[in-house]
Amino acid sequence: MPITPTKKIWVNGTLVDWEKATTHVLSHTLHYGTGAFEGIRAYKTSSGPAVFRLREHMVRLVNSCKILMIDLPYTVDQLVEAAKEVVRVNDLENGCYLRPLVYLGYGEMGINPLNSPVETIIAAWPWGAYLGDEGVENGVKMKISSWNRHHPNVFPTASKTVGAYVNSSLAKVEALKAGYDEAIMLGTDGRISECSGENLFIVRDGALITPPSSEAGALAGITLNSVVEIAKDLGYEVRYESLRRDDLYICDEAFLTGTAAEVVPIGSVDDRAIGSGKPGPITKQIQSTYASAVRGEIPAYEAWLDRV
Ligand code: PPE
Repeated sequence: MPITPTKKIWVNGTLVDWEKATTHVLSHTLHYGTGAFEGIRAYKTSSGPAVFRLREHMVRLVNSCKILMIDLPYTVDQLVEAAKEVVRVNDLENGCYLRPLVYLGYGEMGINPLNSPVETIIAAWPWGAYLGDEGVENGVKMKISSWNRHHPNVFPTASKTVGAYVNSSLAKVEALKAGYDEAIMLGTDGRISECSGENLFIVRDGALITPPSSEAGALAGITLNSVVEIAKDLGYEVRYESLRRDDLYICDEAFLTGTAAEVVPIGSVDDRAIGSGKPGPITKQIQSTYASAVRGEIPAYEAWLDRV
């Protein structure tokens, strides 16, 4: 998806002009992929822009770095403040997507990452519907990927690692080239893991079911966690259970969750319509409640918002 440039990017503690925020071609992460990132959204609310679950995203970034043994020189509090500053200086009062990235810069070559300089950036820009407006409205076409999700002893799946996304890219391209919108990835044990950039829920007999993230080798999604809270508050049963591909084929409803994607109904999986093929009532209710919560329209979820 194209990016609309904004004015400033936060680079190692200072605000740098968008076009000047560049890096050397021999930066370590470009060659070996050791780095970590986050995706965060800010929304327009009636009392100014607010970042959704900002602290939780920055905690995950710090944890990703810990797993990768990257010595991040900022605290969660400092990263939270920096993110809010980026929204403010770029006049993003209508909301935006924020991309914090910690990468290893120029200094050394060779696989050992420990002696390379740690570089931290936070960029932000306005970003529309990640899987398209049509998908948000009518559901997306999913394909089970021929690419498996990482085994936890191949990539630490709790870390949002730069290099690990090659796996997501392979699955995404395969799905797009075959005429689908997005890929569902199975773990090496054949169970459902997650999508190239989202987690997944099914609805069966009125209950919501999602794979347990650590067992499924999926990212512990913050949107997933928000949806679990919302669904429980709406009175639905929510269960963390392993799923197989045939559980998807015969479920009543299914949807994806992610910061960029938000809540998106699944219309079909491997050309089998989910339910009627149209977004189901529980999916629609969760989708619209989430959309209101992130915009500060539901007082019960106010604690999830960080006013800029
Ligand atoms: N799984 C993966 C693999 C993933 O990348 C994401 C977020 C999620 C699940 C959902 O996590 P959360 O955002 O905490 O609910 N994917 C980010 C990157 C998308 C991109 O194209 O870049 C995102 O949604 O920001």
